[in-house]
Amino acid sequence: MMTSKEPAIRERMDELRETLNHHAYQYYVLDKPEISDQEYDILYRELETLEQAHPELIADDSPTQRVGDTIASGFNKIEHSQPMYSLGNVFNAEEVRAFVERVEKQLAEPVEFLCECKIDGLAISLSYQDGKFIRGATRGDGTVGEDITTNLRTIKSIPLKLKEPLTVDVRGEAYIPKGVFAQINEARDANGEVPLANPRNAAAGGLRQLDPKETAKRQLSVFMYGAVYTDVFHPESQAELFESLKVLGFRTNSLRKVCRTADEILAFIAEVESQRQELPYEIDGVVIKVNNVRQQNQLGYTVKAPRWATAYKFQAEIAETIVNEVEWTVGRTGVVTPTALMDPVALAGTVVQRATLHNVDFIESLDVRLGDKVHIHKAGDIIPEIIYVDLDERPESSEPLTIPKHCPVCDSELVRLNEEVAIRCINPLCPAQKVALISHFTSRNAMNIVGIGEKVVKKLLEYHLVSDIADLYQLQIEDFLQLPNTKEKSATNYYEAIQSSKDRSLERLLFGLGIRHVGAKAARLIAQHFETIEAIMTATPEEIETIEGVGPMISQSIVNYFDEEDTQILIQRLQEAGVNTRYLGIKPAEIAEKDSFWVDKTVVLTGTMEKYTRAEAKNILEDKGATVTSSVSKNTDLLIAGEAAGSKLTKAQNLGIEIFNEAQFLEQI
Ligand code: 1X8
Repeated sequence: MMTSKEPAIRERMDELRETLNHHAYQYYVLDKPEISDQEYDILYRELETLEQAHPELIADDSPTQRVGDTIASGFNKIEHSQPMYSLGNVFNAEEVRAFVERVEKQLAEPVEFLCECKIDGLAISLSYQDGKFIRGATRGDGTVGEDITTNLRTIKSIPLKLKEPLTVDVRGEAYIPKGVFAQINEARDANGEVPLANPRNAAAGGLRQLDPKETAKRQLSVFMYGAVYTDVFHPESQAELFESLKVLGFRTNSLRKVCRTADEILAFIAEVESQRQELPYEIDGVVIKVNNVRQQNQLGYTVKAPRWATAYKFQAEIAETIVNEVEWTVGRTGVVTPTALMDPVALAGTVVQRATLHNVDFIESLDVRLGDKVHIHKAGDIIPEIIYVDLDERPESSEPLTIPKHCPVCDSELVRLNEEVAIRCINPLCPAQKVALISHFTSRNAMNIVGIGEKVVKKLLEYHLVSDIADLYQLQIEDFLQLPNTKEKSATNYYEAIQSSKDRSLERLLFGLGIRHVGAKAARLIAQHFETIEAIMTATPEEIETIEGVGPMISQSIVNYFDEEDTQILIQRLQEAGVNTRYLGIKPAEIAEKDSFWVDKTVVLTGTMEKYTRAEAKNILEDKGATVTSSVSKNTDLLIAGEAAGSKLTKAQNLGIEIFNEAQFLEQI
């Protein structure tokens, strides 16, 4: 029965709904709340109470109606009114310029570009009829997506009702804010659940929940950036589209810019990249679109993507791949180390297919298995390493990795010395150790005998042409000609590479001997201090330890090594063959002088130089007062780029950082 109260109740409910939707819009779309959460809650509860008493008056756009019922069986398919295209990719400044040139050439008139952030989320399409949200879908294959309307309704930045009664399809990206993602994983961790891999997977998983309550928990948000144009909705430019989307009540990303040249685009990309870490959402690049819609139409589409837009992709710092195999290799000290062999994947500028697994403890704590999908990054920006195993994707039949009990090369039993994480082959005759020892001697940071790597060393051992490092200096061109597939030219090259290594400075020899605990840096400090191998051979541990940066473990190891009669014979044979055993580098007294040009400069080295290895150049610069870091950022003052410099050079160019080539570097030092 109608009571006289009802019109008043209906009015109050309408008013509450409008007020609440306004404040939700201020909070979730504009990020500009006008009232406190408590004030919002009081109004929300009043509406809820009224709706419970008068369910027939509940409106579809009521804020209480965002979380609907669980859907029983999967998602229905929806065909998009216009395909949801993917974008072409560009990866560096050169490709950006090529894109701009191609567009300008095709249009033969001035062109403006609108640059926007590429959100690392999930593409969605939202359909509105007369201003009401009626349907929302995933991208799917671009033509047909899945109906996820009930889940999308839980996203508070998606308006259930537009500010105008328009019929339109809009497109954008749903994502999980970084902060929410971190909270979700903390909670999962506390509950003993597996953490979610990354915000994009978490968003995708959230939108594919059958229970919208689960979607709501993920606190997704959206940025809208596109629309299907019609007779009643046809902005003239991408910039104007953004204004219209805002007016209709959609959330848009304000980090965008109109650019007129490739240089302006590159400057915007550099600006975005420098802010990337601080942004509250993940982005994986910058989308570059021709701004004018008439020009967009003139350029048109390929089968897959618009010709009027492209995505500049940042270089991935974390990549996903699959572990196929684990390789165990015996090092020069007999330590057996595991390496994961994976599907090749692009990672921070290189293609990676091997990642160190360090040791047995690392394997056990990660519990990585064959067939696992893993995330890898570059430790210290250089060494590929597995940081995460995606347990959701683990093959059912998988088993923990087996740790070898026998040496993969000589089959003798492996031992694990007390308190060491390493497993070792302690057979002194194990050929693997010889291969490792000799190829360490020839390696770049040691004697730098170019061309004689592990493969050649293996052959030399197999053909009994060498059995230790001193034997290398006895080899003649004819000896190399015995090796399979080795012609006069490479035989001569091998021979000459060995001959020219006779003049290397002492620190390279000392490092190349492969003494336990003596790395390149310790070798340099010790060589600088003692200057001749004889002085090192007769030094006491105490004398060695007076060097700053050299501790007792190193000094004892050196003394033990040179105490061996075998070592003394080896050194004598090297000297007799004409190998230099004196320090030829800069003397400590000379390098102590700081150089005002370098003091307080943050420098990055990339590419290869002729005169110095990267490690040597780093030492020189640090001695002169510079700080050498491994990755380019807005804090970098100078990039020194050798031959074949890659992504770091591009990034530095984009950021407008000063760049030296090898000649400029040499001149300055
Ligand atoms: C994908 C994306 C686009 C934008 C942002 N993030 C994305 N993931 C944008 O236009 N601002 S456009 C797009 C596509 O067309 N596939």
